[in-house]
Amino acid sequence: MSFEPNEIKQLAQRFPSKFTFGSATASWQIEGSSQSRGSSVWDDFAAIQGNIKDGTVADPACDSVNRYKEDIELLKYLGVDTYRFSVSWPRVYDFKNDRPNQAGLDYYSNLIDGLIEAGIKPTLTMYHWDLPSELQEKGGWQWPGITDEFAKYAELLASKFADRVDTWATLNEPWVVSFLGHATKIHAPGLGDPRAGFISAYYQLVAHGKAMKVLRDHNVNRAGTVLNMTEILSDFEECAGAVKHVDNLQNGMWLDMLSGRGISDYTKESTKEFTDWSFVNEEELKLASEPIDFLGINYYTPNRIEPGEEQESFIVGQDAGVYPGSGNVKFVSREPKSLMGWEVRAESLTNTLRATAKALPGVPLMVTENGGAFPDQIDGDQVHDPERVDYYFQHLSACADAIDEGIDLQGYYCWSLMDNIEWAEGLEKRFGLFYVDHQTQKRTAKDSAKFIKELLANR
Ligand code: IFM
Repeated sequence: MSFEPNEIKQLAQRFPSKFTFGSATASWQIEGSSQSRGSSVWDDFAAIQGNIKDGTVADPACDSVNRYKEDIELLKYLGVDTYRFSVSWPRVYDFKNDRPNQAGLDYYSNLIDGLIEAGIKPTLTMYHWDLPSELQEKGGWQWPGITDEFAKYAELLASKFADRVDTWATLNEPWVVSFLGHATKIHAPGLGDPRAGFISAYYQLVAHGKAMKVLRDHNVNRAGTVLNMTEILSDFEECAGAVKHVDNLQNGMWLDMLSGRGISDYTKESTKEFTDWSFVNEEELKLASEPIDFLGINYYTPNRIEPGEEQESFIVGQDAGVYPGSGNVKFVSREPKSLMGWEVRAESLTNTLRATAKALPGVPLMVTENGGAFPDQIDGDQVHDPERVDYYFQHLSACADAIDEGIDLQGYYCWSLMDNIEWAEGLEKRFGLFYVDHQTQKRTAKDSAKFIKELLANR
């Protein structure tokens, strides 16, 4: 580790007293108990051999539906202020019988009550990728009717939880849904159609806007949405055009829609080989810019571009294919890297926060996910993960740097509370603060959990 114990205290004290610390998870990655809910696109995707590396399916995941009380104890151990979880849409609504699923609603209601009782504020993400299969059959995020379905879903959740949830996030990382799930076949629903990527981007943000209106009608405490954003780097002048294009697909295009700038001429021009954007309706597009109380940023790694052909080795989210139209460039990542192959570079987090604050003035920011898959060394009842500890130290310092610059950063969530299903990568890539034995479901605090606990205790 590259820091001294007293530096933990110094770091803790760089954050204002109102700054909220939390940890995050997502329904399909941790819940299990798929029999007590409807099917989602991720169940359908996982059922096809080869889609998920190690053949992992939704069950048992971390069995959190049955172990949520134990998971609240993990949060209490850390001393976090808030827990970001996502609701599984097919768990709370039974699309086969067209009615709410009371048992599913009760599960989240109990989780929320348990958190509040533990003094932990619930942060609820409405949609972290597990779209009900019945909605996918209608066209999913390419079907115009999806936006009203999402508004109905917001109404269902808000009517039950508006008074108890502290922070609402409508979407998680729509870029991933569009470009890993629609433009390519890396994630569910696995379409491999770049045009579908752009259509789904648009309808996700319109759905977000409609949901925001519903949440406002229910006077929720705080609501916004979550994008995965990063800095695009290149040492090569000839890559300037590709850097601009990738930056736009990753960051700019979404911020334009959220801020009311709509679909820019640059976006239209640079994507014209895939779409003419004729599905856009200006009235509807305005909904995407419903005012938000915060923007969540999920940050892990920068993207680095060089001239040349993509190589064989596959790194999730880091290849020209997931940025349609980026031309003859390859994505490279430098050491140090996480087990995902993602370059570790904390200053890119500060730079991303700065760039976002500039593009979306007046909107408070939160880092709604940050963390990494690193080797865990099991030693009796201890789990040593020095690289993850170091990652957290560096990235929290990068957040403090942003605050020092005057950027309105209000919170930070570690990804993830516990090892879980890393989507198409299966169970092998572990991001948790708590190690999960996938045979017994035993959770063990890693050194990174102890680090976060100590940091929070020193505030
Ligand atoms: O595990 C994912 C999470 O579901 C969304 N953000 C990125 C994480 C790591 O890949």
